[in-house]
Amino acid sequence: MSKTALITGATAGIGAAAARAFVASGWRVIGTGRRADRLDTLARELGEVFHPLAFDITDEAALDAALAALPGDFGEIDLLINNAGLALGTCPAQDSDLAQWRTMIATNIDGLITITHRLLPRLIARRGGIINLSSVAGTYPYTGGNVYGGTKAFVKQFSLNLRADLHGTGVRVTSIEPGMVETEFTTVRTGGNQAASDALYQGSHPMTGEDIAATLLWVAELPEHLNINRLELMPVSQSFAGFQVARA
Ligand code: 8X3
Repeated sequence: MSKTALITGATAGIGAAAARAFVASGWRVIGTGRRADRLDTLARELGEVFHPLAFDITDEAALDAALAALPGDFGEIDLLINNAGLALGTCPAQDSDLAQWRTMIATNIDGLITITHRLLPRLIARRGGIINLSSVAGTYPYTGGNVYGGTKAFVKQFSLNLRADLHGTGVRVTSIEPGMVETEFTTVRTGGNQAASDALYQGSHPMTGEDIAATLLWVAELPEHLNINRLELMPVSQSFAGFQVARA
């Protein structure tokens, strides 16, 4: 009997690649996102095992209405993949736009906790799983990471705390923490600056949405007695830099 995964942010990048990978492996997939046209295109590609569910994850009423309207088998959710999230801006905190900070918190934290809270009863009933997309930015500080990194640190710690609370329920929880993945992530972060995005990825052989999708599927299909708590991934070309020292 096939299982059902709900993947947030399925309109592009890691989310769309995950929808394809899970369907190819025999899962039913509910793909959510704001851009209905993108979800409909994915639905045409993937067929009736993919259910497009267009809503803005920062709109709690829309989220509730969408979940309430899920048809038949699609209501029996075994796995929640909290992939929706974004980074806005690369400026240091003192030059950042407060509205951008609030948008990141609304999506990466408020949206994520809301859909998680709503689906927990179903996930517990089905001894399901939750996979949250955190980031290396939630562990390693870098200039311009400020609130984005803060939201991803929240996602990581929330995941670990969920594991503690769900102890004994059989529900698995994993925090996936990727580094550089070439998706729309950087054009969104730079306000549509394709040249800046291309310059970042150029020659670096970054990870792809498909790389992360394969990891998500691997985590989801592990034997049920195994839980990956946290998994950090980087392209070989990315590693760590040292501390900075300001001199008088
Ligand atoms: C973002 C990862 O390495 O591009 O989540 O900052 S990185």
